[in-house]
Amino acid sequence: MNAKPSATPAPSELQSFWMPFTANRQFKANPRLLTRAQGMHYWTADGREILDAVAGLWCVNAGHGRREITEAVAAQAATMEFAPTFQMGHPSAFELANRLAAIAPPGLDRLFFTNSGSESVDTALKIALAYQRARGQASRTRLIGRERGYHGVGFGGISVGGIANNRKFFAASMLPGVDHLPHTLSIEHNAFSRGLPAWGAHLANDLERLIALHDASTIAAVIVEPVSGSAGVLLPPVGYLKRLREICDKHDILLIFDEVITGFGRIGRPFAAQAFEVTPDLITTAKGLTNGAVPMGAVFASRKIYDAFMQGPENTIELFHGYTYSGHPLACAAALATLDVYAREGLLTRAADLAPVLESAVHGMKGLPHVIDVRNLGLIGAVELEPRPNRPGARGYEVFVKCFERGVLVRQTGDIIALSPPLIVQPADLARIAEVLGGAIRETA
Ligand code: PXG
Repeated sequence: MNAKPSATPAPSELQSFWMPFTANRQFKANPRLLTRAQGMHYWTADGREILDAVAGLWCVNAGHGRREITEAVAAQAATMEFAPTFQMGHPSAFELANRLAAIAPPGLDRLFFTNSGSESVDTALKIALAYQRARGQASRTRLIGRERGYHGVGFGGISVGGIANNRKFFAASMLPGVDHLPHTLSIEHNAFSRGLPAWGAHLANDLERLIALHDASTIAAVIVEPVSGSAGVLLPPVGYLKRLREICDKHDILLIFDEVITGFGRIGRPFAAQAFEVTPDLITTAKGLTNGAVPMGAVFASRKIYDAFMQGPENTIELFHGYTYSGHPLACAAALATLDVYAREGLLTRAADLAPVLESAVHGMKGLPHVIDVRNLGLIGAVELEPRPNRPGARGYEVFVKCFERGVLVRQTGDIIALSPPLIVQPADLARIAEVLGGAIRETA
C-alpha cells in the first residue's frame, strides 16, 4: 500500500517546531517526515515505505495502526474525553490498574498513572522519598543512580541519570545527595557477548562502597534500568541485578527498576523484573503501555509502599502528587485495548521466541568495518561502531541516514546503532534489517 503523497513542507515551514533531542538545523535542511504507519512500516511524505526497526521510539510494541486501539480511543473520545482523577474517578482507570496489577511481578499491584516515562521516574523518586518519611526514616534522603543511565528529562531523572550531555547545562540545579554506580558496559571484557555478558556482576558491589561512605540510614533508593536503552543498550552482567537486590535488602534501601523500555514484552516477559527474577519495590513504565498511541506512564508500587501511606486520618490526602492527566480516559482506553492485543497475540512473551533470530542477525555484523561490539537481549540489538577521530557520533549518524534512505528506520545514539523492532516482527523483517544495516556499515568509511 502506498501512502497518499502529501506536499513536503518548505524549509520555511519547519522553523517554528523546536524539535526535541534533534539537530534542528541539520534536520530542517534535510527533513525526514513520516506521514502514515501500518504494521511493521512507516511511509514517508514522498511515499517511500520504511521498515520500522525501532518500534517508533521503543514504544509501538504491537506494531502500527492497530485498529482495536484506535477504535477504543475514538469511542472513548466520543463518550467522555476527560474526567478528573483528583477526588473524582472514572471506571476505566480502576480497570486498567487492576489489569496491570494482574501482569505485574508479585506484590507490585498499586498503580500511579503519569503521562510519560520522565514523569514516571520523577513520581517513583518522590514516592521513594515520601515513603521513607512516612515510615519514620526521614533521614533516608539520598538517591543512587548509575553512570550512563537514562531516566528521562525531569530534574529528578537527569539527576539520577548518567548522561553528561543531559546534565552539564543544568549542573547547578541537580537534586542534592545523588550518587552514581558505575555502568556495566565493558567492551574490553565482554565484546560480542551473546545475550547477557558473563563479566561484571561485581560492579554491583560498588553500592556497598557508597553505603559505607554515606551510611545506609541516609539512602532512600537505588534506581537502574534493568537493561539500559538510550545510552546505547548496556546489558546487566549475569548475576548483577540479583546482587543489587541483595545489597538493597541488606540495608533496607528501595530498589527501583526503570522499565520504560523493557516493560511490556521487550525482553520476552511482561517486565524485565520477571525475566531476571529480581523483584524491585517500584517499577516505572510508559511507552509500550499504550503502544505509543496516547501518551501515558505508570508507576508500579509494592503493597508495602502503598500501605505505608494509608495511615492517619482518612480525610487526609496521602501523597501530594499527581497530574491533571493521571489516568486520562483516552490513555486508559488505549492501554486497555493494547493489553487486549498483547494478550490475544501473545506479544508479551514473543520476544523470547524471536531473540535467537535477532541474535544471529546482529552478530552477523561482527567483522564488518569499524564494528567494535554487538550486543543483544530479547528483541533489543545494538551494533557499536568505532568513533571517527575527534568526531564522535559522525559515523553512527551516517549509518542511520543510509539505513533510512534504504528503507529501514534504526536508532542512533552516538556511534551505537540500536534496534528494537515491534514485537510482531517476522524473521524475514529481521533479515532485511540486518541486510540493510550491514550494507550501510560496509559502505561507511
Ligand atoms: N526512562 C527510560 C529508561 C527511558 O528509556 C524515559 C525514562 C523517559 O521517557 P519519556 O516518555 O519521558 O521520553 C525513557 C525514554 C532512544 C530513546 O533512542 C529512548 C527514550 C526516549 C527517546 C529516545 O533510546 N527513552
